[in-house]
Amino acid sequence: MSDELSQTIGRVVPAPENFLDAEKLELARKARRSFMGKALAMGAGVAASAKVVAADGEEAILKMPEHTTGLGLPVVTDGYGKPSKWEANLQRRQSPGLTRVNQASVSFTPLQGLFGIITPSGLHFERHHQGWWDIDPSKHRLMVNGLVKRERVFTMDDLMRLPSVSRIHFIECGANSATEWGNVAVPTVQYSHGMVSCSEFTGVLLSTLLEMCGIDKKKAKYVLAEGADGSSMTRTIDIERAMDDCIVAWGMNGEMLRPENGYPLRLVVPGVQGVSWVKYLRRIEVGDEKYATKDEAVHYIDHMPDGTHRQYTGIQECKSVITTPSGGQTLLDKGFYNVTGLAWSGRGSIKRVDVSTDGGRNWRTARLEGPILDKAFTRFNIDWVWDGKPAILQSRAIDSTGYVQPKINQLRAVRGTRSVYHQNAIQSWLVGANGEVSNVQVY
Ligand SMILES: Nc1nc2c(c(=O)[nH]1)N[C@H]1C(S)=C(S)[C@@H](COP(=O)(O)O)O[C@H]1N2
Ligand SMILES: [Mo]
Repeated sequence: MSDELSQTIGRVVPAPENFLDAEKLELARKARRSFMGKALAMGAGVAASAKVVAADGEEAILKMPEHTTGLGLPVVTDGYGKPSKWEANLQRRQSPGLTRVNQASVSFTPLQGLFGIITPSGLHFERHHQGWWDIDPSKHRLMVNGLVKRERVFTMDDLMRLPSVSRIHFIECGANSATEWGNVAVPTVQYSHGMVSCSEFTGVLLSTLLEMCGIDKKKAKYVLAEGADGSSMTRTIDIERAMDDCIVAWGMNGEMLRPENGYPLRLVVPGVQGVSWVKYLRRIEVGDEKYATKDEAVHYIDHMPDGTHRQYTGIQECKSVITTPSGGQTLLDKGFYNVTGLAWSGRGSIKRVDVSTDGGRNWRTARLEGPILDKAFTRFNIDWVWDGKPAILQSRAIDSTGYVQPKINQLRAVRGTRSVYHQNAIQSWLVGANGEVSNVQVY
């Protein structure tokens, strides 16, 4: 590897700005072609790579730029720092026309541009059914009622005095990757997989609150969580899960939740589809077995091939995706690349990730980067030397239960193509001979 490394390090060009805009896409392709032309012209010197470095070095190393000789800026005055202006292309993006109005829309996390396992809060995906609010925390209340001895209303101050936990978990919308059920539909990993994010959440365990209120352990079978926005999101969670690792959270990545993610309070239901993570949480009602089918406790349905419906399938099964190289990016030269991606499972931790560069014929085991946590992103990396020929990149995750992420045709055989939710199949990226990476489906 070190030999390959010293020879040539391939460069990855990011996807252009708005990848769903066909006109811009063509422009970006043209721009990249001319860029590649230049790169190739320079490539004459790649064999004698020392020459390239010297040519580059004159500008970037030998001539001292202003920032080396001049005075820099004073401390940031607006109090809250922002990313570098050079990173302006890294943004959440909406898919035009996905929903009728922006108040009931989705913005996707740019997974292709992130490192490690934490999603920066400003890039956490958004899913709103009725728009978002910036609720005054001093007026916000949480009620716990139903099958408890002491029904109670908590202020934010009350809650934040309680013993808290901080835990890293992924949240994935049940509809993530839904576009790919039938065929290839979207060009980039941001749109195919960007309805998942991973953060450190801080709050009080739901079990602590329920114990405080004197939950009726004999009768209680479900809790119903309700949000304070217009969508009146209510979702039931079975009592075992509620008493296990659910968090009534106010913190995200070391600060208060962002308004678009539920400020000042949201439910964290590790491993379970995003819809159960009720934002603007204002009520927890403890109920008996009848709550499983309560009208307002809407559950998503999976349409099975035999015409039946599958319900109460809230767990996000083991899944992974290569984030670089991924759709829309371009490899400028042959040579060494670090193939990297994310794996996660709603049932536990990631045990192994295999990577194929030949469409699933051969697999190699990737390096898992720590920490490897339950119901959280795990970052994987693997060395790859691209020989310049078309290649199909895939990743396959295996979780602590032994579950192996399925191929898309295996998943279709069981689930058909009429489902929206819970598409966790292996993703394939085609690296073309020209270095352009695109979304494909192979079996
Ligand atoms: N109150 C409320 N909670 C909500 C929603 C909502 O619209 N309102 N959307 C749900 C859905 S479908 C998902 S996928 C997640 C998205 O959380 P995020 O916007 O923080 O990414 O929140 C869930 N909780
Ligand atoms: Mo969702």
